[in-house]
Amino acid sequence: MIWNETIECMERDEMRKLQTIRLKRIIEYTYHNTPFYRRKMQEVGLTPDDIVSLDDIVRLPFTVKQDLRDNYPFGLMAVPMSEIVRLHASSGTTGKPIVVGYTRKDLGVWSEVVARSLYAAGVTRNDSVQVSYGYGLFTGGLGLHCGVETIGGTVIPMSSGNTQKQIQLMHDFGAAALACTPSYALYLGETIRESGIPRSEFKLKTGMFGAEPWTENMRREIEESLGIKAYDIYGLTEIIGPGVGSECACQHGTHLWEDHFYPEILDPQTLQPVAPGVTGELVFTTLTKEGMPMIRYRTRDLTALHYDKCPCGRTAVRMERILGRSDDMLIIRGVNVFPSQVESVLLEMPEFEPHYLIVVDRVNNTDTFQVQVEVRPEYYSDEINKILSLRKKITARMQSVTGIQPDIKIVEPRSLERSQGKAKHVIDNRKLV
Ligand code: DLL
Repeated sequence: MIWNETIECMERDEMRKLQTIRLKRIIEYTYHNTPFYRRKMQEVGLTPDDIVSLDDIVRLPFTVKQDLRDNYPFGLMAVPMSEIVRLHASSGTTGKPIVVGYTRKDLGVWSEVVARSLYAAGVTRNDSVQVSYGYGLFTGGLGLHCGVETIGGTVIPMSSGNTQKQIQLMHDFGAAALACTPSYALYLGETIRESGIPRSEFKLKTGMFGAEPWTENMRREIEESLGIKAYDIYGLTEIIGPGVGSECACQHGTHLWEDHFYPEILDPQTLQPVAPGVTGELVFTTLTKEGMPMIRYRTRDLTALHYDKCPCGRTAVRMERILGRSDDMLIIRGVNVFPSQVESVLLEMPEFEPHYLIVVDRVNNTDTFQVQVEVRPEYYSDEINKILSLRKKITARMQSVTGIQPDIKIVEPRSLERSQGKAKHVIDNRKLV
């Protein structure tokens, strides 16, 4: 099933022509509407007239997460705020989130690409879709929501959490599709099994899982435990949210919706383009976004692209699974967490040393997030109440900065290993196999 056949199956030459027209237009647009991009182009001596073909894209400067932080909250908007109809946000590398704004047209594009993604996973207007991604500043919930409405399906806007109710309503409402993180899908599968409700009483047939890395083994487990086909859906806040790309029935790569998001793969060291099929860092240029266009945004996701036609009929480029990241971002219960966020909390609290160890694991298909911190000797106490109140204070602060509740383990002064060279701040025991 193909939502937009003209685009999704467009011959490569035609697609490149369309991308070229749109690239030239977006460079002209950002040059005139975003002082940040104009300044960056001027710094390297470029004007929009210098960009005549797709290959010229490599002459343009990159945009990185720090640029969004430096321009917090609205400095990268290319339109007056009166044109922005929605804001979303995701974790920055320290306290402040990164913020993105959408015009009404941007929301239309987003709904269209999510509609393509849902269709590729076999969801139709006759289906109800349980959206169990978080609703709110996170793009997962509302992103999937609008896509379902666009194809005319029935949205069940559950948001995340409250697992017993999720299962009850999935059963009672006869949800045909589920959208959530792959680890939550595993947890739901397990809880259904324990609930004793026969699986035959569920109508679930398909699911769209993403927002965190997962593997072929996890796919098999999800498919088996929920009795469905499990599809990968990819995206990031800075580019639009979920629906930058999605898998089709062939399940051998994520089709990127490249008429809106132009992808490049670069060697993470040299930042030079690599050949198709070679792994490197994924970089996107938004070709149609009005509110907050991104020019050569470095995603830090490592993957490879394949340009041969897919047996499903789509010509849209296929992306391999995300193999890892070229920075230290962790995704814990679907939330992006940077070690630097933990560090920033410690630096602002005089009671603690700036030494820490993050231990991440997966227990019963749910990520655990422990942060070991050291109390300064002058604040250390044998009184349990004093330590408990310190723990409460740092837990609250850490939760507000990272977006998820850490399990804080206060350790004695000078008990965390001091680094001899590069500090090791993270132990990730999750085995994604
Ligand atoms: O996670 C958007 C999203 C919501 C995608 C729901 C899919 C479904 P961010 O919070 O900005 O946005 O996180 C983006 O998550 O750069 C990847 O590192 C990772 N990621 C997203 N989808 C996948 C996936 C949303 N399918 C970051 N596989 C990205 C692996 C993924 N990693």
